[in-house]
Amino acid sequence: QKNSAWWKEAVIYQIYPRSFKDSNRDGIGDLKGIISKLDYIKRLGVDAVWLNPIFASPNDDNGYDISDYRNIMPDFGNMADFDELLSQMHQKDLKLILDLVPNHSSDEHFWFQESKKSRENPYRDYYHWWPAEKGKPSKRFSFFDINRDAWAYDQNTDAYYLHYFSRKQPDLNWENPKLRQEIYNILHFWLNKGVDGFRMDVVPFISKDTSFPPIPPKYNGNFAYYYANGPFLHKYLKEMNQQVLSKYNMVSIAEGIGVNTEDVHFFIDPERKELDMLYHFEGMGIGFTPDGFKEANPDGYSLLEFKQVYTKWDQAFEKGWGTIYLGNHDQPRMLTRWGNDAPEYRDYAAKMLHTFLLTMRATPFIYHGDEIGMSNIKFDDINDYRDIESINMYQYLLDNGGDLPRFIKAQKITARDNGRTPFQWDDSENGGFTDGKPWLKVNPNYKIVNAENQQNDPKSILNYFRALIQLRKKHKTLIYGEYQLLDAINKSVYAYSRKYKDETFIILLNFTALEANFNIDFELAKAELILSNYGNIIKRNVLKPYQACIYKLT
Ligand code: ISL
Ligand code: CA
Repeated sequence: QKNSAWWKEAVIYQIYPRSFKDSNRDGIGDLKGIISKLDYIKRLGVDAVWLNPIFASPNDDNGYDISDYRNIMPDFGNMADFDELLSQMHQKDLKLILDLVPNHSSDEHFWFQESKKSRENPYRDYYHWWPAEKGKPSKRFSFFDINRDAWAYDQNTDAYYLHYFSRKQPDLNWENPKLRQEIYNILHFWLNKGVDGFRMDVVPFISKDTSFPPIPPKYNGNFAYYYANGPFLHKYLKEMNQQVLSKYNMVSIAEGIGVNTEDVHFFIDPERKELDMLYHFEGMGIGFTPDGFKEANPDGYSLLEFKQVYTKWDQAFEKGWGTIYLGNHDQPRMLTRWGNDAPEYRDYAAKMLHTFLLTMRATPFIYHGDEIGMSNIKFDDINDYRDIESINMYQYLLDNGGDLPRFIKAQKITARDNGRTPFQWDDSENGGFTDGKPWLKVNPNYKIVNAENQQNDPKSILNYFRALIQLRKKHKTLIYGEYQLLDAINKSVYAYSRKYKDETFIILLNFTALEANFNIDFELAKAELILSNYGNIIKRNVLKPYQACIYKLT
């Protein structure tokens, strides 16, 4: 049994504010829109909401390029709206987690505007500059830059600046203690307002070897792993914990890009006093082709690999506490990616995936819209995309004679905008998201897939999801109980037990569209069926397509 904490027992609901609910017809979701839906959120049974960045931003990367960390993006509202949101959430006993972007700011931030003015500017060392007379700096790869070069040349001071993401997202220089204090003060500002935690964007990347040597061969070109191993990373996390985080009742969650199972304990082992939780990326790469094209294997993914990854991570989180998610604003919809969005399977598959998320030993992060089974929009036309990643990649392929039809096809499965289409509230125009023109097209399946349809249907995905949350809350074994993989070699069924003292649950999940057998050493005839997405239809040792069952041994 682990030491308890609210965030270990919580279910966290992620909202992409731009896409949740528009209150003023400009086609962009906003804080007032979220306020108008708090009853809906509360009724889900979730405990906390994580909001993607809501701060002032020119939106080169939808708010991950912040120009003022202490103000609200005008598209989303103002500080009064924020205070209202926080106060109403707290009245409803909902916690609020904000998104800190500590690795980079917008190039339109005052700091960068100053920094680029001259080499002597007091803000010069808030960023990483490389004087051109030293020659071109050693290659760094950019996630979003068309030419994949993370060094941008700036004529004004004849120097290059570093940007791991877009050119409009210069990396902040954490080696500068002044910059670190700035970030800590930003944290104090929001924590003093009463927010309950922070998700920290690409936080493993903050520390850099400022001599910028060539990336050592042991990283084998895997630059994310190199970026995540900066020399003073853990020193800074400890400092931040000591100076800020430890002073509040709050939760800190690392976006764990580039972190593997061997290193995760450095971040979350409570004895080290750094961060509380981390979410890993290993699950997200499963079933992608290896050539970096961001393309899913046409034959699907290997459930064996999927099971190995989540089993390995259950162990890796041992010195601390885990997280689990199958989708977010950087990923396609979980139903399309890991389940099946065909009309005949949609309901079963969505419920099966939720059964997985809510019965693992880890804090579940549920991405808004997944609770009603939203799926990929699968755009045919590059002009429908809004995401810098897709647009820049397309441009790069266009300029270099790349395979554009292959790219458009691959994006239907993998593009981030698939997970960013507006929330589908009802079957009115634009799914009830806006009375204006939505910033990104609404998935046309909103006529069928929407929250209103599901609210009062006891068999809906939404109500199954709510029942799962209640079940998790009722049985602490589903939260803290030991996890054990069963029938490991089964290619269709993910089976595991959750055990605490004399209480044992058996979870059976068919990840395929075919009936599947399983083989476990427990006598299910004597067990109680607690929940299944097929009602009480149970066949001995066979699961229907995408069937999920939770048994309790008696
Ligand atoms: O989305 C990705 C690739 O499709 C990831 O590699 C992503 O860039 C990485 O997970 C970092 O993500 C975070 O920081 C980015 C931002 O674009 C993402 O939305 C955010 O979650 C830069 O701030
Ligand atoms: Ca709006």
